[in-house]
Amino acid sequence: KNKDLKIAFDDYNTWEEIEAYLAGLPASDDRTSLVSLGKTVEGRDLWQLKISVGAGKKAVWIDCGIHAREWIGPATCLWGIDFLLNNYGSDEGATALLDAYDLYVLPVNNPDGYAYTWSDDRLWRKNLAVYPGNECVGVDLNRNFDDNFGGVGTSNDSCSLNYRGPSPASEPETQAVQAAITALAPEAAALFSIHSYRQLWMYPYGYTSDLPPDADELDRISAIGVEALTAVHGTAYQYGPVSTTIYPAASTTIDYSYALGITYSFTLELRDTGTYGFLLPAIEIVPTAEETWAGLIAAILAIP
Ligand code: ING
Ligand code: ZN
Repeated sequence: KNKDLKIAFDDYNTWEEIEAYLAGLPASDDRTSLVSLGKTVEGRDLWQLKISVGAGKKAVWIDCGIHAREWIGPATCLWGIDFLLNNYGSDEGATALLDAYDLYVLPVNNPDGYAYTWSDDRLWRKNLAVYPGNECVGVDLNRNFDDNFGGVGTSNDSCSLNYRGPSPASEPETQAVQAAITALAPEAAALFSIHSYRQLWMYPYGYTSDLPPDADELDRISAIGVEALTAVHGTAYQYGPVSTTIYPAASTTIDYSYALGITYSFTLELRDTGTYGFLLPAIEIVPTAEETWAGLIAAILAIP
């Protein structure tokens, strides 16, 4: 791979490479537009790419990389952008998806943390917030949302991987994402928040083991997504509510979006089941992205 800020869809990319790729897209492809949802603690932009082939469509939100070390997430978001742009009009799924929906893709929800996993600590998870009086650096952004803040699966210990931060939406990354989700909610048909690893397809709630009002419907759509995903390379997935499928966790992206009225709110844990874990080899990027996008497209197209 050459090192002059060149994106590679079959390899992991630095933050600078990702940013350069996204920045260059709108000039070369008029179906795309790029906005910064806001700035991170260290001043990086939260770039969100909109893909739209025509006006008046409902929206689908996809975020990747809220946790820094989960590199397969950003790689899968970027592969999907490239896939949709190159295959709209030829691939049946890509065409049907973009004919029905505008896509809003946030490939790296935590760019400070992501950059830090390249420069300093490959297994960093949180953002890079520094609070006077805190022993450790970083807030778990997926415990910082303004929904049941302080609930199960969150910690008030700054050194915990699940440190929730000092207050609801204390982090600039959370504030920017909450504002963008809120603004999009009236037109949003679905939201997907992409993590790794464990091969799980999940829906709310994380904050309680009580089932959400739409559990049956979310279970139905999850089954469709998983079936399409598994059909590509045989990868086995489990599905169900967050709290009972992985573990209880409050103040997360999808409990927030579900509470705002985005019924079809899902979170995926991509490959693998632990052989490599967060250190998923680059050779698995393309197959992971292929199966994930097959699942996403099937699920989205099954939404009534
Ligand atoms: N897993 C997620 C986490 O934040 C999750 C699981 C996702 C919980 C969405 C609640 C809501 O802990 C990883 N691997 O980060
Ligand atoms: Zn995660």
